[in-house]
Parts: sequence; C-alpha cells; structure tokens
Amino acid sequence: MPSRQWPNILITGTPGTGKTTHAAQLVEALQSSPSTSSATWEHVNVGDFVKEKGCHSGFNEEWQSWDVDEDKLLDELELVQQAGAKVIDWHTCDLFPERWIDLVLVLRCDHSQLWARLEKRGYQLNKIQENNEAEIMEVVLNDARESYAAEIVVEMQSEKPEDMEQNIERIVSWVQAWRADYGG
Ligand code: DAT
Repeated sequence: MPSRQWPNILITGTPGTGKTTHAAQLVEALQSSPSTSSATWEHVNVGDFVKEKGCHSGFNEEWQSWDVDEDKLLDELELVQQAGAKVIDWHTCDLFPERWIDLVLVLRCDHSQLWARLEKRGYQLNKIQENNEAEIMEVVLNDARESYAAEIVVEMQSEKPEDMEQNIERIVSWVQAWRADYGG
C-alpha cells in the first residue's frame, strides 16, 4: 500500500500519441472535480523537466533531442513524486521505480495518423520513421508490461477528441476509487 495520500499517474506512449494533451486535460479535470480537488495536481512534462533541471549531457543533433542523464533525472524526480498527485508525461516508462507509480496509461494511435501528427510537428524523417515503427511494434506497451504489475497498466486509444474525453472520465473515476481505497 503506498504511503502517499494521492496517486501518481504515468501517461506514456510513442511521441505524438497525445500524452501532453491528455496530461493537461487530466490535471484540469482532477483539479475541478469536487472529490479530487483538495489535492494540488501537477503535470510533470519530463521533457521540459530534463531541460529545466539540466538532466542531460547535451543536445543530440542527429535525433534532435536531449541525451538524458537518467541518474540525475531520477534524483530530481524522487523529490517531486513523493507527495503524490503527479501526472507524469514521458515517452518511455521503464526508467521509473515501480514504487513511484500507481497507474500507467499507454496511449495508442493508428500509425498513419501518428505519421501525420509527427510530420505536422516538423520532425525529421528518421525520427518519424523510428517512432512510427515503435508504435507498430508496441514498444512502449511491451516495456510498460515488463516494468509494472499487469493490473496497473492500461492501454488507451487516442485518435479522436471523444477518445480523450472518455479516457479522462475513466481516469478521474479511477483516482476517486484509489482515494477511497488508500487515501485515508
Ligand atoms: P505527445 O505528448 O504524446 O507527443 P501531444 O499531446 O503533443 O502528443 O499530441 C500530438 C498531436 O496530436 C497534437 O496536435 C494533439 C493531437 N492529438 C493527440 N491526441 C489526440 C486525440 N485523442 N484526438 C485528437 N487529436 C489528438
């Protein structure tokens, strides 16, 4: 049983599947729902966190991304996750200790739609291809299943705005149930 009073939720998935959009809407929904609004919910965008806290060893030009210093990132996040009520948004999931996370949501998207989203974002071709292949091979979903207990890993479709609405409703209900069971 976790010692925190509110759960930590990890939203993961291939880049472009909708993590940041979901996390922002989820925090808003949790902050405005009477049964969960007594906590201060925080969206932790790990990509931004890495840059802000300098948890990297430089910018990788080939992949147009920061080379993450995982030890430093874990040290910095250890303090952040302790209080609970965090919605952590990151495209890999096997880095975080199991004890930090109460629910793992893996967002999924049809690969041709994902391709279009990443193209629109201005990603280079190698990055679009790599991510598209990863989505087809279910890399993040498999990593989540290998890293966390099966009952806390939930796959969610993220193709239409209605998917997002339903997903958010479902997660808010889950937080309410968690709070009733463990929150004290
Ligand atoms: P990520 O944080 O996983 O990289 P994002 O939240 O930035 O992804 O979303 C990428 C783009 O796709 C953005 O323009 C919003 C859109 N999008 C994501 N999920 C969606 C959904 N369920 N319905 C419609 N558009 C969605």
